[in-house]
Amino acid sequence: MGFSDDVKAVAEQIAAAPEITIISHIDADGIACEAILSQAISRQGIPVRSVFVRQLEPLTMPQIPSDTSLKVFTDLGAGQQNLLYDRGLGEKEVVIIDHHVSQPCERHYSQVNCLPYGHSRMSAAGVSYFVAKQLDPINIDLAKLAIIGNVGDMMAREKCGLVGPARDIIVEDGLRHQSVEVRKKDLNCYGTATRPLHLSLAYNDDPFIKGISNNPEGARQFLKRIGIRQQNENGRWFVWEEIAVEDKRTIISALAEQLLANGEPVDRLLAETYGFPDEIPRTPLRNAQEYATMLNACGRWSKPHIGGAILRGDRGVAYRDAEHMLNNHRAIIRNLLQYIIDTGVRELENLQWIHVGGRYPDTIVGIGAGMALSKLNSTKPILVMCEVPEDTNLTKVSMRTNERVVGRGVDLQQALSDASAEYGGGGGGHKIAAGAYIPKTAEQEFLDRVDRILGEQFAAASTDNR
Ligand SMILES: [Mn+2]
Repeated sequence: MGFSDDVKAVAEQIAAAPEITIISHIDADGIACEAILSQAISRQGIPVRSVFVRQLEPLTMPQIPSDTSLKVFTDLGAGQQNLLYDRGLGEKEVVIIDHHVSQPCERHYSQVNCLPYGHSRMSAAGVSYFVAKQLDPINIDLAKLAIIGNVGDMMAREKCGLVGPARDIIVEDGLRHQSVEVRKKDLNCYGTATRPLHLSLAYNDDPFIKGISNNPEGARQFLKRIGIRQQNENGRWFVWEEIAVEDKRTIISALAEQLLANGEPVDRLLAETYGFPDEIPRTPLRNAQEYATMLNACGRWSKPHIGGAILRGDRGVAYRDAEHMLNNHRAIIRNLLQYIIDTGVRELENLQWIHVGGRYPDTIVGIGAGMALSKLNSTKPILVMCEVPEDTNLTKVSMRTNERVVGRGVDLQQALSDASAEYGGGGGGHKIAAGAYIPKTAEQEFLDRVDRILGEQFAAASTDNR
């Protein structure tokens, strides 16, 4: 049995179902999964409804309807199979479409998961797309959605572009369908459709460029110095995607020079990026990264259905609502970022941490942590704790690091799940970003434990490299 056999088996089970409930995650990847599969399933003439959950856990299980529909779990489920078992769900009632580590379970639920086949850089939206395409090849219009989900889950980050089946099949399908444009050697930079050039450069810290990263005024002066026109006759700032190819080349080579002059590697300066030519210019819908941020904003503010509506093409009320959420999202994250910088983190041997209490919604704390990292000591992972509004006895822990630190042996998902095992676990995520829920009373002990585990991870990796 290979990945495509699993895809086939799951597609057959879906095609044979009289009605379906999709249970998906509220982030960009999960929202994309839902939009891909619910459209593919509707096109089969099968009635389908969807439920979004922040996380599959005992608290959210009641949201899963007790009816005879086939329950299709996307972007979650693999790691929570025992919860499905405890709920009494039978093997014929469940399908799991996921990319997270699978939990051993007595009951053998149908599952298609790219991880056991070594496709570690494909998200659940990618897997969902393969199932949709198996249901009907007409669904290649959904490749665009799968790319957004993959990019939203950071699958393009490490290698500066998508790789594996996500690149070779999904991106190629998008190109063939002409709804996706590949820019092979684009600037590795966020905000290319909506941010003024200098802000786009300043907010970028991968690679970190001295005098430009985290320095909007420095970036503006840099562009001026190399003769780039930054505003039109009305004073409106240009964005990266609308400037001339020659200007792009000038900027890229000047940035490369700057990096070389500082003795920094230039290998992360360029990336393959994915644009959507059929969307309106200068909107977040023009490229996969910004589109994914918009979906994440919808999810974080408990409106994943609005993100779903946008993926289905709604450019009316849903789009306006999403724009507001995106602005609000950015403002609060900026505020959180400033709070972390102003308050300062405390350092342990292998990590730095801060507790933000109940000041910010727990759903954005991880994002803020990731953004704060580049302004702090980026060689140590950051750990942020916050209160959980639904349960005053719990503390939510979010951790973030960068590729360089992962390259030195760190696995945050492993560290958090090991450290929280004693309290019933709850550690989920990836090597570079992970989260967990712990009892409020265990905060200090937990910090020490994570610090020790990270120390062991660093040590183990340096022994391996000897
Ligand atoms: Mn995912």
